[in-house]
Formats: sequence, structure tokens, C-alpha cells
Amino acid sequence: MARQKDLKLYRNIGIIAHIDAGKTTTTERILYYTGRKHQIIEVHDTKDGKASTTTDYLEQERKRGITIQSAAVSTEWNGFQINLIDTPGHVDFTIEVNRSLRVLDGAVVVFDGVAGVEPQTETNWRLANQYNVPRLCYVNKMDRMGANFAHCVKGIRERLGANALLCQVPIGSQDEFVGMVDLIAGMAYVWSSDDKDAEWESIPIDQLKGRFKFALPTDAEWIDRVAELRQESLETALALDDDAFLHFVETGEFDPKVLKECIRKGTVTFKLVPVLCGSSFKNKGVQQLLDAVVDYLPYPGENGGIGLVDVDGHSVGVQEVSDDAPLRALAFKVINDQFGSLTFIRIYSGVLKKGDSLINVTRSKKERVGRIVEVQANQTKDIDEARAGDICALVSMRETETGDSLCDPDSPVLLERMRFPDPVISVAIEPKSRADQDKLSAAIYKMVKADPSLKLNVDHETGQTVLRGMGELHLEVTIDRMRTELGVEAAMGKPKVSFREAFGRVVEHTYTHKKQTGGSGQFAEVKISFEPAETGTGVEFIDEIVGGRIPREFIPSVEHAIRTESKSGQISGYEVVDFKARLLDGKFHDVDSSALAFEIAGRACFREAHKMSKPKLLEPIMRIEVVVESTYLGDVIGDINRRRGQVTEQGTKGTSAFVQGYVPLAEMFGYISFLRSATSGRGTFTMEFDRYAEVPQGMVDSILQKDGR
Ligand SMILES: Nc1nc2c(ncn2[C@@H]2O[C@H](COP(=O)(O)OP(=O)(O)OP(=O)(O)O)[C@@H](O)[C@H]2O)c(=O)[nH]1
Ligand SMILES: [Mg+2]
Repeated sequence: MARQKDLKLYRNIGIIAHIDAGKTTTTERILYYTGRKHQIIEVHDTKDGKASTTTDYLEQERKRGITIQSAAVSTEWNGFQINLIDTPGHVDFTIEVNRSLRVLDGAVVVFDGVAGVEPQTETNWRLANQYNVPRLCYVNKMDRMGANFAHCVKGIRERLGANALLCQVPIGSQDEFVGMVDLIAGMAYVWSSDDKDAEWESIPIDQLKGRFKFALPTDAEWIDRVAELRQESLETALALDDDAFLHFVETGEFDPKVLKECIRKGTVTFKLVPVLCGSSFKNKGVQQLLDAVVDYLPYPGENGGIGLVDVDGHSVGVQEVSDDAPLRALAFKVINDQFGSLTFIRIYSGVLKKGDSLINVTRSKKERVGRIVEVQANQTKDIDEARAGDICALVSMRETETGDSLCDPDSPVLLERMRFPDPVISVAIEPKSRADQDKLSAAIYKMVKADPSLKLNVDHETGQTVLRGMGELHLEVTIDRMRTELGVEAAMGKPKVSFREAFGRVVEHTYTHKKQTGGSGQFAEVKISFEPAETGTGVEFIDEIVGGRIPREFIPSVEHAIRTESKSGQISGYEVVDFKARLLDGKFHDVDSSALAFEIAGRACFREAHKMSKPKLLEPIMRIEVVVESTYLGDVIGDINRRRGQVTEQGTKGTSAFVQGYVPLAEMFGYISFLRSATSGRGTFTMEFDRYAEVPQGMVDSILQKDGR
């Protein structure tokens, strides 16, 4: 079967934002206006479990009114195929944004018109930068009390550092918000009601004068400045085409088609970020947003192909997005239920057919494609083939996990990997009943496999199963989903901080393992230098053995010993990170030396050296933002200081005040109760992992004790 639709008619986009900005509400509208859905469901009307928005279909999402997992939907707009992923805004589920951005070609960044740039907007913006995803900004909630377009645009420019190109400005705000002026088309669009089927009236911008009366002078100012702002936007955009720009400056004329091409070029090459506005809830601006997605965001491959890497992650080339190339796809999400698994893939090149055999290059394992499905939120439809640029899912893959590369067996290559966030909170997990006990480990294993921001450990001392995740909500939701999706009930202990340990200084240490029991003995000696290394570098093992001082075959045992032993440090059994181990010298015995003897020597050498190095305890430091009424600001700041925190910025956001700063996670448990009582329930906060930092020496014991160690 030949390609049904030209690649240029595809848009694979993500909707990303801080929590509650209106991503799911906007997605619902998109599905309605593109004819994919006949009814709009509001996010806040789904708690009773009777109805659900298309993308927030999980029980946990409906109950809480927030998105937890990214959901993919497809629709069509003016002949374009729009594949869209609605992502969660809550920081605990950031992996969902991470993996979506990794496979998408463009993104719509949604802003709450009152709050402007919020902490998760910044985080998601950075992720989009990392994954080279061109984006446009949609300032939503213009109908809300306190909505302030200027404040939002300022944040986009200053806090996100974007070259914001105003494509629209609002007509009115709050309850006077009636539409927007399209500076590119030179038209104003005005709605007469909030009804979802209300039509807009198009008014040329030279007829706007005196047409509106606004209570707020700032709203009137936008309309007064329309001509000047339009000139500015046109100049900025046309500057991407020398001829068109000169012509415009000299004559004031331009070709609207060229103008759109310029904006598209600027967006795709990260020189510009188009800014639009609207109110999804009041059904204004969504069709215009869809037009902008089609006009300005790239088709698959327009901004380059996918990076290819070797096993060490070094770049070895780029694969263009094309059907006429060997199959290359990336698995970016795995969903499990009692009946099996669904592996979401993005195809970068080639054509995938039902029944094909593939190679999972990451794991060097073969996979057979039994069924290919198109996914519409929680519905699937079988298809026979999928092509370059497509996002689809494979049923019941045996070996493939998130982040794996799937290729044509004749042309295996690794695709650039994704990065996963660090889990910083841990809880002990116990089965609720005997029946659950047998099923628990399999269930946890499935959850961990589906979510790379979860990690599973077994505590050596207590034998407890410990699950690590991004935050309390993440862990709670995981346990709850295990119940609803896999039918296994578990109880969760008190959340604890996931500390780490490090070497305090360079230690060069020699350890001799010697054992003589009856017949053959054991002998191995190693001399290793342990050196603290930069944050994030992990464990590096360097073999500096020369002249056969340790036979080659034993060296991997020393490396293995150090890597495994480093999982449990000498302060309190936390993982030891960021150090170099240089194997300098050693001794062996012809008869008594063995791989086991060298492993034992390596482990003991690590333990003693770590202890001798005055080891450091590292704790996660969280970036927090608290938004409260200004009267409470003093109390909130005082409290942050008491929690060993540091305030870095404070200011106002609409009618509220905000404080930003850094606080150790160990001091943040139960913060929400403090905030509620201190602000009569009106304060909100967000917190996100920033870095690991050393716990001051004098406080190590008290902090561990407080965390229940
Ligand atoms: N006034 C107003 N409210 C809106 C608008 N868009 C969304 N909301 C409301 O804001 C709340 C959150 O909307 P969602 O669409 O769930 O936000 P989200 O960005 O998907 O949130 P998460 O997925 O949890 O990050 C809901 O109560 C919406 O009805 C808008 O344009 N105006
Ligand atoms: Mg949502």
C-alpha cells in the first residue's frame, strides 16, 4: 500500500504546560472542533465517574481532576493529520512530558493567563529545548479574573528567554474577553457568546476604532496599539527573508504567503516563538490555534531527522524521516494491564507491516510485530502498516521497554536515547493480604517497566520492597493504579528521602584478600584510587594495570565488585555516586587467585576506602514556588528559613504574591498542611527536584534520624 497522506500534511504535537493551565480542556475543544467528538466534557465534571474527557480517562485522573499519564489522540484539520499528545502538568509526572517531547515534532505551550510563566512551564520549556522541539505559545484563560496578557508575554520573553512574536493580541480580558486581533492576517475575530458553537465575526483591523469599550485601560491600550504592534510583528517575521523584508520596508507591502512561510521558518529554526491567546473554556481561539499549528509547527523531519548513536551514546549520524529507508523506530511508552502490554512507538524511517520481524537494538533481542494499532486515548484500532512519521502502538512486545530502539534486522542502529528524571522519594511497600503477596512483585515490576521514573530496590537489611519515585503523589497513584489496573492491593509506608552518599576526598587504598583453608587458598590484592567526581558523572572505572600485575581475566571482577558495592555506602547504606575508581596495581597468585578472590578484594577495598574518605551524605534539594496572598508572605518566608531553605526571588503574580527558593526535601514532608493552616487554605505550592547537595556534617545524624533511619 502506498502512502495515503503526504508527510507534509502531518503534525505530531504535544500540549505542555504547568498544572491546570488548560491542556486537557484545550484538547477536548480540539477534538470537538475537528469533528472527532460530538460533546465536550469539562475536566471538573468528571469526579462522579459518570463522564470522562477523552484524554483523562484513568480513574485516578477523573477523581483528582488532573492529568497523570500522557494520552495520544488523532484528528484532522483542513486536510492535515494532527496527532496530539495531552501531557500532565504535575511535576511528579514529568517523565510523561519527557518521553512525549522526545518523539514529537512540535509543541503547544499553554499558559494560564493569570499566572503566566509557572515553574513547570519553565521545566517543560527546558525539556523542549533539550529535545529540539519547536513550539508556539497559547495564553489561555484570558476570561479569568486577573488575566494579564502583557504579564504573560513579559514572562515568555524574560523568564523563558524566547523571541516572542505576537501573532495575536486579546480583545478585552476577564469577563470582557470577546476575541483576539490576528496581527498576521490583519483581522479581528469577535465572538458574540461563550457557546461552543458560536461563530466569530471577522473585522478588518482598520475598522476597530471606537468599536469596544473596556473597563480596564490596559485592555483599551492593546486595541489602540494594534497598528504599531502589527508593524513590529511583520518586521520581525519578514526579517527572515531579505528580499521580502526590503520590499516591506520600502513599500509597506508583503505577500501574506511569504509572511507565513517566514514565521514557519523562524519557528522551526528556533528564532521565533509565535504567541496566541484565547479561552478554551469559553470556546474562543481554539480553531485559530489549530490554524497556527498547521501553519507554523513542523511536519515530521522538517527540522531534521533523529540522531543515531553508538553504545556509548556518541553521535554516529542522523536518520532522515523517510519511507524509503530501513525501519527505525523508538519505543517511548509501555502501558500494561491484566491482558497484556501496549508499546507506543514513533517511526522515524521505513514502513512497518504486521508480521514483520524487528530487532530491539538496545537489548539485542528479536521482536515480532503481531499487531499494530492506532491509538485514540483508551481505544485502539488495528492497522496493517505504519510509516515514517507515524505514532502507533504494538501489542504484546516481549522484550521492549521505554527508550529502546527497534530496527530492521538487516540494518541495526541505536537511536538517540531519552533521559529519565531522578526519583528522590522512597516508600516501603507491603501486600495487603496473602493473596496479594504472590502477585505483588510481578505487579510492581510491571509498573516500574512502564514508568522509568520509578525504581525498585530491596532493602538488604530489612528485606523490604522499596519503591522510589518523583514525589508522594507519584507513589500514591502508582499503588492505586496497581489496584485498578492489575488487581493487586498494597499498603505504602511513610515516604522517605532518597539520600545518596559520596566520597569525601581522594583515597588510595590497598586491600589484600588472603585465605588459607586446607587445600587451595584464596589470594588477591588490589590497589585502587577512589576520587570524588563531578555531579552526574556516576561511577567511572579506569583500568591502569600494566605489565600483567593483575591478569586481564580478573579485572572485570574488580569493576563489578566496585559497581555493586557502591549501591550501599558506609554512612547509611545509600547509593554512592559520582566517583572515579582507578585500579592502579595489584598482586596475584598462580594457584590461589580467582575471579571470586578479586571480587572479594574489590568489595572490601571499596568499603574501607569509602569509610576512610570521610564520606558525605547528599540530599535532594527542591526548587519550590509558593503562591499566597501578600499578607501571608512574611510567615511563608520565615518558615522556609526554618526549613533550612533559601529564598531566591519574591514578587507578585496577578493579585497574589509568590516566593521562590530552594529547600531540602527532608524538610518538606507535610508542607501542604502547614501552608493550608498558615494561609487559611488559600496558598498553593509546587516543588521540583533541583540537585543533590551535601548535608552539613554536623547534621547528618539528626537528619537521618528524622527521616526514620
Ligand atoms: N476560566 C477558565 N478556566 C479554564 C480554561 N481552561 C481550562 N480551565 C479550567 O482549569 C481547570 C484545569 O483545566 P485542565 O484542562 O484540566 O488543565 P490541564 O492543563 O490539563 O491540567 P493538568 O493536566 O492537571 O496539568 C479546569 O477546571 C478547567 O475547566 C479557560 O480558558 N478559562
Ligand atoms: Mg490535563
